[in-house]
Amino acid sequence: MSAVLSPATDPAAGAAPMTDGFHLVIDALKLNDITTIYGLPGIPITDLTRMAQAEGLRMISFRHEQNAGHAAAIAGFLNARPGVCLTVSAPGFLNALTALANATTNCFPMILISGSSEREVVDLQQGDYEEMDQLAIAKPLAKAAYRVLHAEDIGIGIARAIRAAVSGRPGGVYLDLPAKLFAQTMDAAAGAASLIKVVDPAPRQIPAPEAVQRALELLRGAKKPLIVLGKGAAYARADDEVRALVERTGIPYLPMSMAKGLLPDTHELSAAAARSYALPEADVVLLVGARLNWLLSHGKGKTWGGKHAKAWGGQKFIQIDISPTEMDSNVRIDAPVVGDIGSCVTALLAGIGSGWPRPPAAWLDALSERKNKNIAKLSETLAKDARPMNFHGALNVVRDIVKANPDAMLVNEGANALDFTRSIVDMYKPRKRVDVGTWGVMGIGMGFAVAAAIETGQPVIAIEGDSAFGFSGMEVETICRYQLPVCVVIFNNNGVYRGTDKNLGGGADMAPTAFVKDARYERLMEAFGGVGVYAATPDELRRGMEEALRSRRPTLVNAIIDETAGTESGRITSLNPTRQKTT
Ligand code: ADP
Ligand code: TZD
Repeated sequence: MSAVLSPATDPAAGAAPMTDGFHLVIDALKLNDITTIYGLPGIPITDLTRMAQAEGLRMISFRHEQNAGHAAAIAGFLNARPGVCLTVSAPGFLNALTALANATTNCFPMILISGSSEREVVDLQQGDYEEMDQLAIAKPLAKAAYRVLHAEDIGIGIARAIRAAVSGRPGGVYLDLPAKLFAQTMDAAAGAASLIKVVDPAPRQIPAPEAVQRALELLRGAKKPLIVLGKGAAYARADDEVRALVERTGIPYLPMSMAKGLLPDTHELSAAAARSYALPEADVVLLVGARLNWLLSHGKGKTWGGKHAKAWGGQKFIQIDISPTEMDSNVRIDAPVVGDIGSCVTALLAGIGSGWPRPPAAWLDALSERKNKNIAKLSETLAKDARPMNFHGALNVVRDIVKANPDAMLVNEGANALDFTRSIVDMYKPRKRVDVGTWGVMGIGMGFAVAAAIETGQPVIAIEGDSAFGFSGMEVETICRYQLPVCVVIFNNNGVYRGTDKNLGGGADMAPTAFVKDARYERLMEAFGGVGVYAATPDELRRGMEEALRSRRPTLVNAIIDETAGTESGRITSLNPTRQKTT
C-alpha cells in the first residue's frame, strides 16, 4: 500500500498519513494483480500514468486510444483477467469506444478507465474542457458502466468493474473517474481498508446434471456427430478437457478461427479441411463456446443441413455456453448445457467414461476422404511459385515459419489476407491466433501485436492486409519504442481487397478501394529505428521473417502481392448488398 503525505498534515506532529485518489486507483489495481495499463496520457490522467509507473505498474503508452483499447482487450482474452485501458476525457474516451464495444461483442474482459470533466459542469452543459456525459455514452457499448465520485469508493468501483468484466460472459466495462476524484485525500489507513481484493472473480458455473444427461443421450445416438470449438473454448483454458472430449469420443471437430490450435490443426480429428461437407452433413452438432451467429451462417440455410432438413428432421444442437440467453438465439438448441466450459466438459467426460463408441466409420471415412483431397489440392496450389507473388506463395512461407515457431503469436487482419491465412496457416498451440473476431473489425492489428508481445513474451507475427494495417499503422513507433519482437508482414496489393479498381466516373480521383501504388511501407518501421524489408519473392519474405524471429527486432516486411489477386470482401462477398436494376 503506497501512501502520500497530504501537504496539510505534519507527520512530526503525529498527524495520520494521507493518501489520495491517484494512489487509491493504483493500489486497487495492484491489489487485484493488474500489472499493465495500456493508454495515452493527457488531462486529467497524466499524473496517474506517471504515478502508476512510479509504483511499479507497466504503463504502455500508445499513439491513439483505439489501439490501446484493442491491446487491453486482447490482453484480457490472453490472460482471462481484465485488460485495462486508460484515456483522457471526451475525444480520448471516444477513440477507445470502438475497442470497448469490440471487447463486449467478442466476450473479451476489458476495463476502460477514462478521466472525465466535472459533473456539475457537464450536467448543466456549461462547456467544460472536453465536456461529455461519458457514462451515458458508454452504457450501451459496455457490459457494465460505473462512475466513482468519492475516493473512499474507488476500491468498490474497481472491484465491481473487475467482476463485471470477467464473471459470466466476459465483456467490456467502463469506469468513469472525474478529474476531482484524483486529488481527493483521505486517511491512508482508511483508504487501504476501503480497497477490495476480489475473491473468485469468475466463479465456476456447474451445469445441471439433467442438462448433461440430455446432451449425452443426444450425442450417443448421433450417426454423424461434429464438435465446433469457438473462441470461448480457447478463453476458458480448459485445454486438456477439450482435448479429452474430442479424443475420447473420437468425434471430428471444427475450430473457429481463434480456437485454432486448441488442438493442433494437424490433428487427425480436425475436419477443418472438410468444413463445407461437415456442416451440412452432421446430424448432431456440439457447440463449445461458439455462437451460431453470421460466422456460422446462423445455424441454418445451405451451409447447414437445410437441403436435407425435410428428409431427416434437421440437425440437432447441443450448446455449451456460460450465457443462458445464448440458447435458441438463432435455431432451436435441443440440449443446452449452461455453465463454464471447464465444468461442462468435465461433467460430459464423467458420463462418457472410457468405453464411448466411436462414431460410425462411414462418417469418419467420408470426412477423411474430402479432407485428404482438399489438403492435396492446397499443397499443389501452395507449391506453385507464381510471379508476381500471390497470397498462396506468401502464405506458403508464413505457414512454414509458424510451424517452425509454434510458440509465436499470430495476429491477423484484412479480407483476403485474413481468409487465406486462417485456412492455410496451421496453428499448433492454444490462444496463439488473435484476429478481427466477431465483427470482422479492421484496426486490431498493432494494438493486438503490442499486447501479444507484452503479455506472452513470445515473438509476434502480424499478417496484415495493406488496408487493414493503415488503421493502426502509427503504432510501429510504439513497437520500436518498447523494442517489441514484432514482425509485421503487409500483404501489399495496392488497395482495399485489390488494387485494380477504376473510377467508374472516369475522373482523375482513384477508385475508392485503390491506394498509392507500390507504397514503401517498410520505411515506416525504419523511420523509428526498426528493420524494414522489401520482399517481392517468397525467398525474400522467408529471409526477412526468419531474421526477424531470430533477432527479435521490430521488423516490417512489405510483401508485394499481385494487385489482381484476391476477391472483393474475401470470402464474404455474398454479404455485399448487390445493386438492384432500377430500369
Ligand atoms: P467464435 O467467434 O469463435 O465462434 P463466439 O465469440 O461466437 O466464438 O462465442 C464465444 C462464446 O463463448 C460466447 O457465447 C460466450 O458466452 C462463451 N464463453 C466465453 N467464456 C466462456 C466460459 N468460460 N465458459 C463457457 N462459455 C464461455
Ligand atoms: N472499417 C472497419 C473498422 N472495419 C471493416 N471491416 C471495414 C472498414 C471494411 N473492410 C473489411 O471488411 S476488410 C477491409 C475493409 C476496409 C480491408 C481489406 O483490404 P486489405 O486486405 O488490404 O486489408 P486484402 O488482403 O487486400 O483483401
